[in-house]
Amino acid sequence: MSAARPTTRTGKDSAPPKPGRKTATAERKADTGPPPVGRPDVRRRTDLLTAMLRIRRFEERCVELYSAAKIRGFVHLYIGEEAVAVGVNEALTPEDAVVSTYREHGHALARGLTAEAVMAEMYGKATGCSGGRGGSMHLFDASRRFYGGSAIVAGGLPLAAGLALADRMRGMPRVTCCFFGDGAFAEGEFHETANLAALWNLPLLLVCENNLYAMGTALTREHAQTDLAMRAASYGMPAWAVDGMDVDAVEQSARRAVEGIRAGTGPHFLELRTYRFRAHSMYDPDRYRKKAEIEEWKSRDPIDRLTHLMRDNGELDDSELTRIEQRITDEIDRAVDAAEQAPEEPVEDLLRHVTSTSAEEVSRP
Ligand SMILES: Cc1ncc(C[n+]2csc(CCOP(=O)(O)OP(=O)(O)O)c2C)c(N)n1
Repeated sequence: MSAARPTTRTGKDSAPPKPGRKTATAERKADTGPPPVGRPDVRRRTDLLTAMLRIRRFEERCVELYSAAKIRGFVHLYIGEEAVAVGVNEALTPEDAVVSTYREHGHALARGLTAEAVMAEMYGKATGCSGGRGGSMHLFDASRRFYGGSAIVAGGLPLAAGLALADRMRGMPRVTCCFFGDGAFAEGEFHETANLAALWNLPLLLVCENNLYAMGTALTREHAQTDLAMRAASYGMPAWAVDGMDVDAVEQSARRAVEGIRAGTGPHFLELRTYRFRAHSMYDPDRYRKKAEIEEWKSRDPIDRLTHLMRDNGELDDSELTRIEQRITDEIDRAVDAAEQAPEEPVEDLLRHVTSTSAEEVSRP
């Protein structure tokens, strides 16, 4: 396992404290070391493997359904990045909030949305988690505090800061976790959010999925300084770069960050170094990446990695793996069947949720 490493801190630590404001940076000092690297037990590793496989198989089925024109619109696959969603989610409780991106199937499934609700949403059916109105990019489930994906790059960041602020104002010991990409790091919304979150000591976990590309733009063409964790640390928050292909490392780092946040030390930033094995979206011919680069990253597949580790430790054999795969296949089969049978939203409901004269009406199920 490759452990996360601490980032270089900036000179802000040595700046005199501002009068009247909590000197969060001083308190945060203890939090800047690398997270402890612990070994989860066999059961835990099996759960992590199952969760990652579930996301992978779900999306592979989506590719088939997309080719069969059952699913339409934009679809952004998470294949290759599963360790990030699964590892981070392990550190969160159901009371915490999650804000996602348009590449969000993995976040939603890891968060506990059922394959049935997500698949129905992919089909645009009324039984989908967003009532069939959102599709792939706008999965949402307030009951699980999953505040959705968004087509707007970096659009989730201010929303996440708002959720974190609201929880803190209500005195609730919750964490808001926001996933976003390296492309979002280049947006003003990231920098405004990071600044305010640090200034206001918000209970916010910023999870940057650095997969080296923002659509067809390589990180090195977009960022003058590509050490994103170091840049995030300059806002005065603990920030670590982590191997995002290693689910153990992701989980341990996320746990350490969440512990720090719950202890009141303000926002934390994780840069998860990961890679998407597929194109940006179903429409992308993917001509900007070299095959050798893709293959190199595939050799670090987080699912293969954990499978091999467990096999080497004698924790997993063929029959157990077959059982896990079968359970997942059955679940996805049931989800597809249910989505096929599910009703469309009736035409007379077309204007529901579009305009309202009262908040009550909007929140009506
Ligand atoms: C504000 C905004 N600008 C541009 C776009 C077009 N766009 C869609 S995805 C994308 C790349 C974002 O990359 P990144 O944040 O790294 O996420 P990834 O797709 O790698 O997960 C861009 C520029 C958009 N959707 N929203």
